[in-house]
Amino acid sequence: MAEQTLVIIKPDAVQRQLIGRIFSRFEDKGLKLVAAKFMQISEALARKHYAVHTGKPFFEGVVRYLSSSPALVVVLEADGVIEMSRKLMGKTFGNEAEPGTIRGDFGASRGFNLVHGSDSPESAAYEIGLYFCPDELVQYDLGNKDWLYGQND
Ligand code: IDP
Ligand code: MG
Repeated sequence: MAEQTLVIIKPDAVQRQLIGRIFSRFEDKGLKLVAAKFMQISEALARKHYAVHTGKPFFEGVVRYLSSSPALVVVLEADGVIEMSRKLMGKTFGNEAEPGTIRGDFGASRGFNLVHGSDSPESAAYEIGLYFCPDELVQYDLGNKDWLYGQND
């Protein structure tokens, strides 16, 4: 199976009605959607999601932010999807992220940053397990996969 990652279109993006424009960046790239859930993330779940940051000065704030309003949680799949997704997102905050990236194009905040993406295979496995049961990950082929991911060797 190809690599998977957890991407969240966070509360600020939902409230700003940017879901379609942000998700289209991942679709345009050719990353395959395998699961999606529009949900209110609870404070308890946000704490688990950001457990690795427990005790950092921004921990309580980011827990409040992630659970402040609904979010769209998705799983994307492709070889190298973790790094590709994070490159599409850009640096952590929009005030520093490069134009052309999601955070660089849609935000100037130093606190809200529109999207989350897993940063390693281990964190992807942990995060996917927080939001989805295994049978919620839909297995199918993209009809144009040979054109999307073609190799000429
Ligand atoms: P990432 O989302 O680019 O991987 P991380 O360092 O993993 O960034 O931080 C997780 C989340 O915590 C960020 O997306 C952001 O929402 C929040 N965060 C990180 N650093 C700060 C900070 O210095 N102030 C406020 N929030 C922060
Ligand atoms: Mg992170």
